[in-house]
Amino acid sequence: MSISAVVGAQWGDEGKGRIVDYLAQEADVVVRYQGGDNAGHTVINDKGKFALHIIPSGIFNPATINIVGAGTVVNFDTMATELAALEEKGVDTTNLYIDQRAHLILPFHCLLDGAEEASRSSSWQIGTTKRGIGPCYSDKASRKGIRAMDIMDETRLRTRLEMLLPGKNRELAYFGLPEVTVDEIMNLASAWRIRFGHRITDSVSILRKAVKQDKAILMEGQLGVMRDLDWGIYPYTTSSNPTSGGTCSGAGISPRLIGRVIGVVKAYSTSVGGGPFPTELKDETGDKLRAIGGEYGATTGRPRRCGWFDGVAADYSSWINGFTDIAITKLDVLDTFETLKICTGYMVDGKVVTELPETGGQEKAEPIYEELPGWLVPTTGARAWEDLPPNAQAYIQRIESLSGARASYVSVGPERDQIIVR
Ligand code: 2SA
Ligand code: MG
Repeated sequence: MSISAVVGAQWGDEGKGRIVDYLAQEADVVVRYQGGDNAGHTVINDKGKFALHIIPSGIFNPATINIVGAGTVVNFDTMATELAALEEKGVDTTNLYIDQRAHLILPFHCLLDGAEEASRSSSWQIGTTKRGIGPCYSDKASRKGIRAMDIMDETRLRTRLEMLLPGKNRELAYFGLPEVTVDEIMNLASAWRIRFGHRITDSVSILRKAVKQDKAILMEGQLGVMRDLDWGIYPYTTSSNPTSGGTCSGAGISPRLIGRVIGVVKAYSTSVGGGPFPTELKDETGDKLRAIGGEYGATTGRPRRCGWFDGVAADYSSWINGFTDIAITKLDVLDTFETLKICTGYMVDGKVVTELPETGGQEKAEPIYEELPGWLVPTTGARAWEDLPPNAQAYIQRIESLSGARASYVSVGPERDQIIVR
């Protein structure tokens, strides 16, 4: 089967963009199936360094068709900025399409996202990116949303806006924010129609054809299982399903067609935003991981919370996603650590647990660690398993056993070729 799903195995920022960029060299189609421009997929290749937010990481291969799928939420203004940055560096963006069913993030969604977040007491803050993700998916779920196809038909769009905006204006007024008019959005939409109309399409026919011709198709998830709306640390989640199941609903493909589920696993843990994070290190070791790993939000620039590898979370992630393989990233960040710790269980209410508890349980969890010796030599030049020091091999094998899948890829640096393929 020719479809591979590349999904985040932790809290997001595992390096999915880096892995998709690598795999897309051989891919015919790449689909982003959920989320919006909250994502920050860092890609470094011969064209330069990029932080992709909504555009699929297959964009660097001119032969790859890139689809922003039906399950996504799209802000055409930020997409325009992202496209311009790519085109400026000589990237051919001809093959980018947006499914007609994708929902549109409108300016007031971003305002409401910020206002709702500000209205939450500090311990309940989600730490959203304020990109309008939650408010846009809320409109989708309550069947009031505006879809990409709506901007192609002015009469339909006006009617849909007349249905949507009165309620939105009540919400905006509640937060003391300026009201929005139908004409404002109509004007915005006509600019978007000119800029993006030719890219709005029905992705079903593209994918059907690709599957029939046995093309190589990659599904690119954003964030990770811990931010999944259903399976993550609710309410500190995003508003969509980054897990492998989300691929089917978001891209419109059958589960029977997915041959590989590649879980992208960072060699340690990071989380950006609120919610429990049991292995967090609020000390010098955490600061060292952040400094060496460059752990700052690729969308907001916020410092990411850093901690040791969490095997309880990895085991849960493997179950929820069904990993056939894992891709371990940022192994090289650990090169200078004398001792490494891996969490293999939690202490919750005086009991040892090895199955991930729900959000409340995670808030109380105290990690139980196993210590492994570091390797204290650079791994950045390793290109084969044999090039890795034995302690690094042992560390990877421990991650594999906790994640229940083989590491088919081990990344030892941000450049495209800094990868071991097994
Ligand atoms: P949202 O904006 O409604 O989706 O936020 C909800 C939660 O999801 C988290 N979230 C993220 N976690 C990791 N990476 C993300 N992308 C950027 C990056 C984040 C950034 O790649 O670094 O730049 O800050 C991302 N986007 C959303 C978020 O922190 C909330 O907890
Ligand atoms: Mg990211």
